[in-house]
Amino acid sequence: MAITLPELPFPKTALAPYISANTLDFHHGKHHNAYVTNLNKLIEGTDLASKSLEEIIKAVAGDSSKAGIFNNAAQAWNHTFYWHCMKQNGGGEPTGKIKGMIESTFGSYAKFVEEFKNAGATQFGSGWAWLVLEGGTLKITKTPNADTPMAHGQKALLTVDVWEHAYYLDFQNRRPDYLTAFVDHLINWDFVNSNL
Ligand code: MN3
Repeated sequence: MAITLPELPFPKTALAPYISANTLDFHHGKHHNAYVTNLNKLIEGTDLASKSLEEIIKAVAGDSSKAGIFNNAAQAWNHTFYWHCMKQNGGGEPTGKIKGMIESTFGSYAKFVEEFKNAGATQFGSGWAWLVLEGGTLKITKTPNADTPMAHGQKALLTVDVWEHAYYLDFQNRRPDYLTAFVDHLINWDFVNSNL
């Protein structure tokens, strides 16, 4: 049972002009695909080959001798999760249950936006910014490289990829502008609510 590259949950042009079809061609078709291909090579013939992506991540998290497997498995999972965090005409004020949770935890949607964008902007080098549930409490976090909330006992609700490959073709070095576009125009709050 090999791990497969899932299709994008939207047409390749759906997120333009914020994230172009060209970015998605590279990001999904090359980067995400490479993590899946590399992972399958690494687990072929091992007892991990019959496990799900989540089981693989949890099995090797913290084991430095299996860092290559962890990095490729976590990146495969993170990217699929990230695609679902976005939709055409998304972003702006949250809806549903998460709206009240964000307001009671951060004080206001504006304060949440400030903290979430700050997490993404201050992640040095490659990584991810997240909204997670930890012990029932909402938290904004950031992780370097491939690291992922499930390796830390947290439940991911929302993420934004801040590796340069996520935004360089559309925003060059302007990561803060990419983060603003993500928050204002792309977040799929229905997906965030579905993770609660
Ligand atoms: Mn990426």
